Amino acid sequence: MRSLLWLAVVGLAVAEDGLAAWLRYARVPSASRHLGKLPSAVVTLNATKGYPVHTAGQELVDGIGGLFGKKLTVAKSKPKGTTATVGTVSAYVDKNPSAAKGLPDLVEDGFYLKISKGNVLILGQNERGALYGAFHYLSVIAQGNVSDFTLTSNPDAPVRWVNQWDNMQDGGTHGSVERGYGGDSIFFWDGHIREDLTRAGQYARLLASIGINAVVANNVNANASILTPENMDGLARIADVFRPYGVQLGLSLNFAAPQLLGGLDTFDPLDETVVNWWQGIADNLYKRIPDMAGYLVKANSEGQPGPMTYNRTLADGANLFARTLQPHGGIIIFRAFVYDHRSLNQTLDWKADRANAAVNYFDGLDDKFEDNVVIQIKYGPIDFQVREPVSPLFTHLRRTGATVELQITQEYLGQQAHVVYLAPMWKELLDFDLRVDSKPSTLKSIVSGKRFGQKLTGYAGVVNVGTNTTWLGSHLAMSNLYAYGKLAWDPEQTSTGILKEWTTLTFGHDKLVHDVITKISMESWPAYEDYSGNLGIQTLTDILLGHYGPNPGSQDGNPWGQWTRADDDTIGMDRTVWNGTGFAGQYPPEIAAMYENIETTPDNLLLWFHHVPYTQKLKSGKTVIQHFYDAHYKGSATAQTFVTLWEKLKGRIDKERYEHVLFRLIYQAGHSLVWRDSVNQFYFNKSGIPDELGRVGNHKYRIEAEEMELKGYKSYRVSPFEAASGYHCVVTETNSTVGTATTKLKVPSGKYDLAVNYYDMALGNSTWELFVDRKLVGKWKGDLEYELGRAPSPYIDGQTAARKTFRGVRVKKGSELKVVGRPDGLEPAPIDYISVLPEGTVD
Ligand code: GCV
Repeated sequence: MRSLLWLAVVGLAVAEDGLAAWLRYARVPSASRHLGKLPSAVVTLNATKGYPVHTAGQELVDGIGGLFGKKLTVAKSKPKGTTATVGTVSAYVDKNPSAAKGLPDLVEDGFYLKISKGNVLILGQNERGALYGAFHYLSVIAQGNVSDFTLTSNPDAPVRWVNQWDNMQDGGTHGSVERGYGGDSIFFWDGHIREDLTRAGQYARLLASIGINAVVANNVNANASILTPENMDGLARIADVFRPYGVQLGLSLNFAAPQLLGGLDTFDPLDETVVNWWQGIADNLYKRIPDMAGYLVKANSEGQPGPMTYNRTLADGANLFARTLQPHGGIIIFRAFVYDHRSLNQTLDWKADRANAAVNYFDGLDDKFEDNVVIQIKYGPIDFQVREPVSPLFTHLRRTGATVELQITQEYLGQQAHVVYLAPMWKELLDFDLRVDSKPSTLKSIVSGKRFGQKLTGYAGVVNVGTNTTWLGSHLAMSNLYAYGKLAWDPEQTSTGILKEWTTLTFGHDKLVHDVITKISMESWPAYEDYSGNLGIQTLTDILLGHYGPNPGSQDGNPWGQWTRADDDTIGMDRTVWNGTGFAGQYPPEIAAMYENIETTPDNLLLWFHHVPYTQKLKSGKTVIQHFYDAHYKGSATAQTFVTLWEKLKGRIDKERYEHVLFRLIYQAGHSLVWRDSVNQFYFNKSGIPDELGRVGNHKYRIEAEEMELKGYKSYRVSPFEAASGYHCVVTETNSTVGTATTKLKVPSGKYDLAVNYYDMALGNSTWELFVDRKLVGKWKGDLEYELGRAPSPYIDGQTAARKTFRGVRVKKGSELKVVGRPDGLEPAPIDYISVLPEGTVD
């Protein structure tokens, strides 16, 4: 059995399909040089199979075996030679009472490491801490640092949770995993808990290695049926595969479950029958899972039921659960994401503002919550946008602890089809000083509990991994999960430092690999912000559909409240106190004053706080509109460089991951141009103000498909108009007949890059062929819905717009260029335009 496990570890490293993520334990360079500085045996103190200290022993054996090819033995007591001793502080002190004095103070989950001449001592404050220590030691040596050191490491905050938004069933809210782009749920299928929970166990292992201590497995838009006795048994099986890694299970609840599942005629939190029903649920869950972490509840938000249905407060709702959990030691995390998406009206009320909701709803409740209640607050007041100010609610809760909710799944940030390294954004948020009572009050000091002294505080990360072997659907996106865990443990770590560690563990030690991944990653968030939404206007995506492609017009005119208030002359939300929604006034005075005044509001949040003319001058001296145009050109130009940078790594990393990443970067480069042109076209059309550099609306290399000679294709007006160059594309005349679009090229003879912009809808797999003078240049299929996990769309729009480029194609003046489109299913092989680009030009 051991040798099978051994092969499994080595096998994972060889397959490089992403499953092993940063725990590949791939051989370090010059491994044999270090053998003498490594332990020869592992001693686990008081280890019980299925618990973290035992796991730590296994990981040390597998890790040192994989990294250095050194086979360790596991011993119960001290053998001869160098040893790695791992256990809890108390188990160690029991055996060596005299050692107690020399040991540092550890908080819950903390660990102590002492490495000296091949002897390794790993002690945890608890079993979980011991496992964290073992993972830390393995990470250090995997990075090639096999030298003596001593380290005491304590987490910055006790709550370091992951929220999965997994539905019980495929076809639930947004498929199997809501806003998940890495395949189906690893936990649930067909209304039940999966029989095979292997992936759930592997997930717990990854999470433990970055210090995550609990996972809420089901969607916050919760299905009450998770609480049937059969499903509770299934949940206990999930807890069983988590337990060896010290990861506790948490559960999202549906507030109306007493009625939906329990058959009561009410779910009023103050009704005695309701209270008793929930107590029964808690007792039944804890009978099966004595170490369950607790609950997560989304109430009175986006159609979810909650206490306000009965005119009760959010505190009444949270306390209902808190009291039922108290006998079992569980905690309840209650989300602050409470708002009314039905009646906000932007036309009737200038002061209406979704951003105001959280503070308004929680106002006056700070001292009303039970001690085991934590309030989970999204980093910004709206919803995971590319840039938001820190939510002011963090400054209003001084007695009740808060967690900051970050989103690893890139819902509004490219859905893992665009690379966006998020640590720099999170760092900016965590370092932001909210100046409560005019004293230093960084967000990180609030969520560590240091600023206000609460005990239960920390981090929640929405991490929608799925059955895809890459977990998130993209190898590079995994740096976000790694960074989340690392920052939740220690927010002082740097974005580049974390990235360096992750890159070594994931891709090895090659300097060029590091340089390329660092450059791409560190430029990725600024680039995405540049081409998706500038100056605090939010990610200008389609907010009514998949939250993916560009659709600035969708932000306004609906009650979702993600408004831009753009008209022909002006744009931005006036959130000032003197003239606007009053949101700025929710911050402590120093910050409120900064945002109230247009002069002191940073440019990157200007349109979040102020409604201004497009001609408003920024601090940079540019106008708002020219900034929009320039930023969209700049960001999309940066995205093109990601492809050429990555191509330098050919042969330097395994083919499997090289190709996987390359495919996505090429796609991103094309889609960034879709973003650029859609957003620029939209605001040019609205404002009528031309681009000073004459780029917007002028595409000299472009041949519009609707202007080509069409046979079997017809012109189609796209909606929203800006999602097509010239507002039109072509579609086949029927769903079963072929279309051709032909033109004679007027360019001088030479080599060109030919780029075809087309639409890949999730309705079929059309085929396109590109010919020059009847010679096939290339052929492709409209199957991105299988290749990319991003939200599928049945429409011809900014979500489905894509580009296929053929580089270095020889053409003559007068050559015939032809595209043949074969529709499939309901997808009519749509084409927007073809660019004939002198080599190296992008447009
Ligand atoms: C789980 C946004 C997302 C929803 C999500 C919600 C939430 O609105 O689009 O998919 O629902 O946030 O955080 O509850």
